[in-house]
Amino acid sequence: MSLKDEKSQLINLLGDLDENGAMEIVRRCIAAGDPPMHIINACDAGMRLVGERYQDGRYFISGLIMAGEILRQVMALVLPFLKTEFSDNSSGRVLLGTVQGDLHDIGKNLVKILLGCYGFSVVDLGVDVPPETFLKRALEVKPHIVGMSGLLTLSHEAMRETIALLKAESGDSLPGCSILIGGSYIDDRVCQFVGADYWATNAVDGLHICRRIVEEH
Ligand code: B12
Repeated sequence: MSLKDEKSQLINLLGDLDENGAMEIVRRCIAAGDPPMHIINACDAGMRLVGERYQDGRYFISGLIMAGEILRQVMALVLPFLKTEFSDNSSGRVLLGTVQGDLHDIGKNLVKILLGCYGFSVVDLGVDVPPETFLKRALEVKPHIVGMSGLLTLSHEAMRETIALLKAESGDSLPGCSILIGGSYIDDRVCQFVGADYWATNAVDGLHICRRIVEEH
């Protein structure tokens, strides 16, 4: 079977919440030396399918939980290979968290892993992070980049409040600190609405943006 067939099979198996089938394909892809990011991208697409099926009523919340669990297992398999694939010495400090009211962390964790693989030091604040915590930790960590994750449409308001607080209260304490937002339902319009500097809808784009920010710093 060609690599392309395996990818589309993986997308569909994840969409169908077929844990055993999905894990089997992932193992095959790894054994064939398939780049981990290709596997992760296919998983991303599979999760989108799950989201669509939840939205049109074919899946319930249990489907979302199941999908999250399958992805966690896939990541555990893929992670060691990601680490050996990427390693260089670029560095920068990133403060990362999922904004208040939002509990999604799979994508954020992926961003954290990828940035770590590229030599960034990442402080992860976890999920449902209040604006005040972002501010307090930003003043301590003095990051080059504050990365905010949000998968819910509701999260945009939390991002806006957090960024407003960071800008109002940090004074001159965070010179040159850029704000990067990421997640689904993020685009230029949302970026402007929340007052962020950059946006990304996948971890690889986020990594490229972070590298550019630090290079230009
Ligand atoms: C798994 C899942 C869950 C799991 C989360 C488990 C976990 N630990 O994260 C659980 C079951 C907890 C959950 C709960 C809910 N969920 Co949910 N969930 C999903 C699902 C199916 C997959 C998300 C995921 O992990 N994708 C895989 C990862 C790899 O992709 P990702 O998260 O998008 O991350 C990538 C990018 O966005 C980006 N990125 C993410 N963060 C950042 C940050 C930075 C800085 C950068 C640079 C990039 C970046 O890079 C990542 C990697 O490429 C999505 C559907 C979807 N496709 O998004 C719905 C979805 C996000 N959920 C949704 C909903 C409605 C809910 C609930 C409200 C359901 C309910 N009625 O309770 C609750 C909300 C709970 C809360 N307060 O947060 C909706 C949101 C709709 C909306 N417009 O707001 C979605 C879109 C499903 C849908 N289509 O309706 N969910």
